[in-house]
Amino acid sequence: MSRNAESTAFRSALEVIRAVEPRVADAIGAELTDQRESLKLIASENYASPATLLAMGNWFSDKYAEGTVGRRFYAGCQNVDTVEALAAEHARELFGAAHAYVQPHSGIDANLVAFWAILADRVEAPALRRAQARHVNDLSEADWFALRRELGDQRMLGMSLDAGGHLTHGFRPNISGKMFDQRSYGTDPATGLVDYDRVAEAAREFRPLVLVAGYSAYPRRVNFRIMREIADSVGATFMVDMAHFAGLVAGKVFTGDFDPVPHAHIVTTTTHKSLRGPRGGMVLCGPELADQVDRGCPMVLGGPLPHVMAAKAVALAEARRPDFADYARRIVDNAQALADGLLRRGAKLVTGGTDNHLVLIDVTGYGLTGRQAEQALLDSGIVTNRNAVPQDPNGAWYTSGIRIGTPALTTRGLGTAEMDGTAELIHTVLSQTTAGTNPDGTASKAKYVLDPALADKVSRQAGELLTGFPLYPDVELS
Ligand code: DSN
Repeated sequence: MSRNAESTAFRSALEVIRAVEPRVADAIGAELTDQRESLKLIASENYASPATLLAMGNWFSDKYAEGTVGRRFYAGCQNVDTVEALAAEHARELFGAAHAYVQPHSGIDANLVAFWAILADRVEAPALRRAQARHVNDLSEADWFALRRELGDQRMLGMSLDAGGHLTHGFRPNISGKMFDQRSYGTDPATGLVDYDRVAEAAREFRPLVLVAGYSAYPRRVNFRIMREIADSVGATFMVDMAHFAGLVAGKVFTGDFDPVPHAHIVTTTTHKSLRGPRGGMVLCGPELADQVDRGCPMVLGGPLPHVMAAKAVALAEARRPDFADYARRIVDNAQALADGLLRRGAKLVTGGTDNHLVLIDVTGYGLTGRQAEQALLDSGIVTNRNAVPQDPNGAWYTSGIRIGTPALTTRGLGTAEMDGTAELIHTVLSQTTAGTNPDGTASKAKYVLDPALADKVSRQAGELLTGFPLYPDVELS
C-alpha cells in the first residue's frame, strides 16, 4: 500500500467531514495526534490497521440486516451477506472453530448472546420438550411462568473480579449478575495463580449451570483442558471469554491446553484488543449451540452493524497472515521484558511476572493507591489504568494496582529494549510519587505529590522512546 493512498484516503475523508462539522474533523485529527504522542499501555487497547479503519466508514452503515446470512428479515442484504460470511469464515479458519457468529457489537453483547444460548439450550429447550411445545408462544400461561422462573434461577461460577475476572461474568452491578446466581473462584493467596483444586471444589459445592473462564487482569495462562474437566464433572457448560488474549490464540502463542477453542463449549471475544480489529464482539462454538447463538439478534442484540462486520472480515484476514503470529509472540516477549525490568527495579508484581500480554503492578509497594499511581503516570505521559489486585484493600474505585499491557506498543514496533526503558520510566514516576493528605491530615487515596519538573522530564523521555516507531507512518494529514 503506497503512502499516498492511505494519506489521500484519510485526508479526503476529513475534508468531507470538515465541510459539514469542522469540530468533528478537528477532534478526529486531534485523536490521531494524541495517540501518536502517548505511551499507550492500556492492556485492552490497540491500533487497528488503516484497512480495518477504512472498512468501517461506508454505505454498509445504512443497512439493516436482522437475521443471518441468506436468511434475513430485510430485503437487499446480499452485500451484507458477503461480508458477514467472509468474517465468519476467517474466524472459523483462524481459530479452528465449527461455528462463528460475528454480529455482537461488543464483548458484553457477545457474552449476553452466549449466556442466552446456554439458557436456551439447557433450560428452555427441555421445558419445551416437556410441554410438547415447539415454540415459547405455544406454552400455557402456567408453563411460561414456570419457565421464566427457571431461567432466572440458574447458577454461574466465574473468576472473582479482584483476581482478574470480568464484570460480565455474573457480578451484581452487571446484567449477568441479575440473571444468574453467581459464585466466584479466586486465586491462591500465596502465588496469585488459579488453584484448580479449589475451582473443582467450588464447582462441586455450587453445581453451576455455567462455568466461566477468562479474565481482564490476570497475567498468566489458564489451563482450559483442566477447566473443561471440572465443568464436565458437574455437568456445567464451559464458556471462555478470551477477549483479552484472543490475539495470542490467533497467533498460536496459546496452544494445546491453553487454547480455549478445542476445550470450551462456547467462546466469546472482543475483536479490538490483542486481536487488533474494529471495536466489536464475536462468539465461537460447536454445532450443538450454533442455532441458539445465531438467534443473538434480535434476542439481545440490536440490528447488526454491517460496516463493523466488514472491518472484522478485514482484520481477521490480517490475523490469518503469517506475520500476525510473529506479532503475537512479540506481545508476550515485550510483556515479559517489561515485567523483568520492573522486578529488577524492585516493583511488586501480582503473580511475580506474566505469561501473556499484561502485567499487574501492586503499587502498595510504592505506598500508593492505583488511582494515585494512574494519575501520576498520566501526568508523565504514560497511559495506563488502575485495577484491583487480589484481596484489594482499597476496593474497586481506588484500587491497589496498575494494569499495563503491550499489544498497542508492540503494534508500533517497540521491542524488549524499549520495554526496559518503559519499566525505568514507570519505576521512576512511582518511586518519586508520594501519597497526599486530606485537609484533616488523614491519608488521601486520591491526592498525590509529584514534582512537575520530573513529570515533564519523563514525558519527554516517553516521547523519545516512541521516536523511532511512528504510528500510522503512511498517514500524513497535512
Ligand atoms: N474494558 C475492557 C478492559 O479494559 O479490560 C474489558 O471490558
